[in-house]
Amino acid sequence: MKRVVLVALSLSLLVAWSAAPAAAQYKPEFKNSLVVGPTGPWGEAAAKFAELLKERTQGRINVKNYFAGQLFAGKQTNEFTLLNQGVADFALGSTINWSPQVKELNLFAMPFMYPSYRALDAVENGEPGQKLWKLIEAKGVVPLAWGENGFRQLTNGKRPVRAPADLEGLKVRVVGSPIFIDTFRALGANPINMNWGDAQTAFQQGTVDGQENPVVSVLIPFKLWTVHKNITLWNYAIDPLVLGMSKLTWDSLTPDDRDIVKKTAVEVMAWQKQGARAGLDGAMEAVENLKKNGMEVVTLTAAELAAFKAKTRPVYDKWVTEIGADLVKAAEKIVAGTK
Ligand code: X2X
Repeated sequence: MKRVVLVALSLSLLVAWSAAPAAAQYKPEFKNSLVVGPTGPWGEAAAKFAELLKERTQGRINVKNYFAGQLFAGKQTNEFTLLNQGVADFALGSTINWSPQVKELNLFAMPFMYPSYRALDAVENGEPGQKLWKLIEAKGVVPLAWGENGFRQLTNGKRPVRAPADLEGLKVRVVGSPIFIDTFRALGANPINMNWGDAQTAFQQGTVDGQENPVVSVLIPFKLWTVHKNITLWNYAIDPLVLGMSKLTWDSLTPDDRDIVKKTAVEVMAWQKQGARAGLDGAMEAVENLKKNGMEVVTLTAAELAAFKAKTRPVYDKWVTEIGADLVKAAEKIVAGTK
């Protein structure tokens, strides 16, 4: 009798041991991919995440940040594929870069759709956001938390832009994601698809005239005033970040460690989002910073903004179908409710 119990006990122990992933077997390094460098809220969040995770797991999860696109060798629209293949364990990535694989993420690149952070937050936290997370997860990536690159603003080295006519023929660097090509063509510009790493050289050499990126997360850390004197604040697209994890890596963690990863991601990305928005309301210190560095800041009247919006309306309509009418309608309803 005693022997039977012992055998049963050791068998059940064996089963439990083989079913649960063993922390001792974790790889020595978990790779995290980023397009940008360590400076600014985007990069700083990655450093904080790595540090906190190491501390909270007593060194079991050791994240190494691969900044400036080191993991995807220049092609930023490959980041999602690296994640779902497990080449990257984590990525702190922009929805723009992931949208070639998850085309519904173009929801955030719809021209002039989001009038405020409040509208954006409501979409992210509401049903559309949940649907997007399910779509991401179905493609092998576990989304842990939303973050933010920010509202994208236009800079260029040629002239102030306050009307679509000012964009005529301007060579504007955009990410290799088709909605951006469509938008800038509709505005009369000459959009050029280029990776962010290559874009730096192109700005310096003047082979492109302009680009579009958020003030706090990108323009300031990359000192865009050294290449472009003009900025138009037009909030034409919003760019959330997602801190995501390869499903393969996620599955290899113990439930307790998954919990730590998730909680740490949520905490760090809330901090990151605040950082990305800092200085962009009230006294607008971030914009003052651009002026101090010699940039000429164009803000638009409602009528001027409406002219850009009207020109890009056909792009908006085309992408309703690409993204899915139900998803866009659900987001539109939420946006309208936050006004
Ligand atoms: O490449 C860009 O413009 C950037 C840094 O904003 C993204 O990764 C989408």
